[in-house]
Amino acid sequence: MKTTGGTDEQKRRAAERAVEAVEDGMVVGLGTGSTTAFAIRAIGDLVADGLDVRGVPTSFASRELARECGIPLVDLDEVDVIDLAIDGADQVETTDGALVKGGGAAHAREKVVDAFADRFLVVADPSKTAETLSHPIPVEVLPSARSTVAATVTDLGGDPTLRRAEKKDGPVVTDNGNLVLDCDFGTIDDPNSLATSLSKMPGVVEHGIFAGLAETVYVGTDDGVDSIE
Ligand code: ABF
Repeated sequence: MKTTGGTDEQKRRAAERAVEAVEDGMVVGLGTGSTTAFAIRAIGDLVADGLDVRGVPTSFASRELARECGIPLVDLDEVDVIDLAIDGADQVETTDGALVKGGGAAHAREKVVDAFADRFLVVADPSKTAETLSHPIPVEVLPSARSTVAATVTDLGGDPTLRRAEKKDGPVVTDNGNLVLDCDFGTIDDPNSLATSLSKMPGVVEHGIFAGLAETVYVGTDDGVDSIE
């Protein structure tokens, strides 16, 4: 699974703090990435201890890990409520917790689960925090709309790059069968406005700006956990 600048210890601290919110009987959204993986393992430990929890995975990778950890799974369309979602991020704005997500190409399903959840907790490490977002925005596009979306992103002032698979020839294909354009907009002063513009583009399935969704971002540090509300 993809790793980033933080240490495993920082990630584990953030993840275990978020898992403190998991209660008996809950349906929990299981995010994607190396930080959330620590949360999934901790939830697995709770299940092994007898807690009744059902997980809604956000990706093939989180489904596989949750299975390994013995967490009973349920599909998104089988639940009426998600009590809590725990998920990672690629960048976190320290002022109001706006996020860039999608480094794992799972942001379309992540956004559905995270936005539907009653509570959405983010787990991160200090390498992810920034006063202003500047991380390229992952944009999942229909394969046939790759060029038209790229042209519109360029008109909007962005620099789109088709994401390529690291270990094999060809592009990254999402769990939904689509492509990802990583769109560099430089410093993003108004994430809400950019989010609206991206959402309006025909052919865009979902973009990686998650603004106004997170209840709390837990940032694991070398000696504790900081919170961004
Ligand atoms: C997913 O995994 C993403 O939306 C985000 O891109 C990434 C974070 O991974 P990690 O915790 O490994 O940095 O949550």
